[in-house]
Amino acid sequence: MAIRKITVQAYSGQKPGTSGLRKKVTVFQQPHYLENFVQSIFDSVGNISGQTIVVGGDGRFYNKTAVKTIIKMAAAAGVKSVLVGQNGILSTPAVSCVIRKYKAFGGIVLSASHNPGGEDGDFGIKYNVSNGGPAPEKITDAIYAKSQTIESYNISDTDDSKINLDSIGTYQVENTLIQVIDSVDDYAELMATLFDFSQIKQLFASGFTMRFDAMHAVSGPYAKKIIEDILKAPAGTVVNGVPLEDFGGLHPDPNPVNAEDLIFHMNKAGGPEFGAASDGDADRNMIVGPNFPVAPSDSLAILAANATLIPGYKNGISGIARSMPTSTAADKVATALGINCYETPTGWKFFGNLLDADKVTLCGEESYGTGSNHVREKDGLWAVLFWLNLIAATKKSVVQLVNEHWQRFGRNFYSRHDYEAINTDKANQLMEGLRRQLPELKGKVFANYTVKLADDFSYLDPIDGSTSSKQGIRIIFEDDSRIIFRLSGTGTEGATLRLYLEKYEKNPSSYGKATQEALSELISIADKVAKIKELTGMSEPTVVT
Ligand code: VG1
Ligand code: CO
Repeated sequence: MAIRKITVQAYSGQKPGTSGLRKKVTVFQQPHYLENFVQSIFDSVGNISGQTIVVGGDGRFYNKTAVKTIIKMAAAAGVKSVLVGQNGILSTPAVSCVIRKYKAFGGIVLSASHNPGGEDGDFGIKYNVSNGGPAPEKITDAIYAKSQTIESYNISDTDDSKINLDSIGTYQVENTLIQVIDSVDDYAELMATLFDFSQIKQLFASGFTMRFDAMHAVSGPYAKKIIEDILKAPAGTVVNGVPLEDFGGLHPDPNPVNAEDLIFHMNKAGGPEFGAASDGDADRNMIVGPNFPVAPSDSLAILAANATLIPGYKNGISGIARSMPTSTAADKVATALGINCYETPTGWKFFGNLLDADKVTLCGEESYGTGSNHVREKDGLWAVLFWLNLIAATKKSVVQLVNEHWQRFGRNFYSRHDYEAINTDKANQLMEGLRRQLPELKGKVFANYTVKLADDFSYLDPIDGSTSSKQGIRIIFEDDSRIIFRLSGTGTEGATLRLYLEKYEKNPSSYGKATQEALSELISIADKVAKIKELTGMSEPTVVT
């Protein structure tokens, strides 16, 4: 075994987006592409020699190859120990859990999350720091800068066949100890400390029916172990539970559009009482009742309002944080509880400081992401267990819990319209067009709506004082309805425009309205202001959630 120094040229565009570097698999397969980025991480995060790091991914195509490369490079960098999930598998929340539990220096998550996988799909890599959360912008900016000037990387020439990921155990690569750990155990142990497992067990014993759709992605082994083995839900409660390298050719994004099979089962007569799905790397969740998908923004608000019923949060929550485009339903709960609600830019990395400082206990995003201070990532299965515990504790159904919440707090009608894979120049033109209009929008009247505030969202982190600007165009009306525009930072083809729409309703006779109908006026105002149809050439969004 020896360490080799390989001379390379930099690749342009290795810039981490909302959640790490995401590119087509074929981009990652270019010579030294992955290695350049990994070396840039190692060179930007402080001295990792002598430290412990965690490595694992969602099992998509290229996962194992990447894990082996990272192990060889960690060995070359003098890392003391690498904790790696068996078969290279660790969900995103599990990486966060393992970093925290073993007080590791940091970790590398291999995933493109909700993006499709397989040889023609996407791959991704993300660095997490010692609190278990995604690296803050200061570090991702440094990684990017390094990747643009990199001239060489170091790697052990150990043969890949010597790096065994199949069985739990330890061995050396160079002077580095490789510890292959069970992918699920540490995470399952943490969940048992937060939720009343015996109460949930009783719920299943009483005949409660559930369908958890793992979408052929990484939540499968976690859900099977916890929901079926530990909580004793009947076998078959978890479906599509074996992670596949291409997610069965499907799009592992838990929303009613992509999880259409789950929706089909939840809408049929005699279907399960409770449905849930998770994404590629198991940090997202969708909660569904019979004929009743729960809006993620509502889910966050409902978890916050009922948190004291759950053992892990029985003493109350210190605060709530939500991403800016997420509906303001959680703000209403925070006001009622007398706690703060923080508004951050999109992406979990902005929650880390607030969680570390105990300013907040629960966080959420409109994009099917919910989590708490138990780790520093959003956590799909955690949210599902939270809902199960809530149902078990209150003996109420999903529909009842949501309806009662609306009765108490009012309903925030909410929808996101995505225009995917549009021309990047046109997308930038659209955003620039909006920015130009900002100064003159205030006070303008559109149908029944008068603009109260129009800006490009900027966030001042109250803990470290850093500023993140240009985080999305907000148009807020006098009645607090909102239209928000931003471009996605996770896509790999062209640009994706996200249009977020929110309208608050406090007349109970209107709670039953169809969402798109309740938002129809705002939808046409958005098109009028941003010229979406004209600039994208699309008459409809590609995905509506
Ligand atoms: C999207 C979501 C965002 C989420 C991010 C990562 O980002 O909108 O809320 O944090 O994906 O989620 P963007 O920039 O495409 O809007 V995951 O589960 O893909 O890591
Ligand atoms: Co994800």
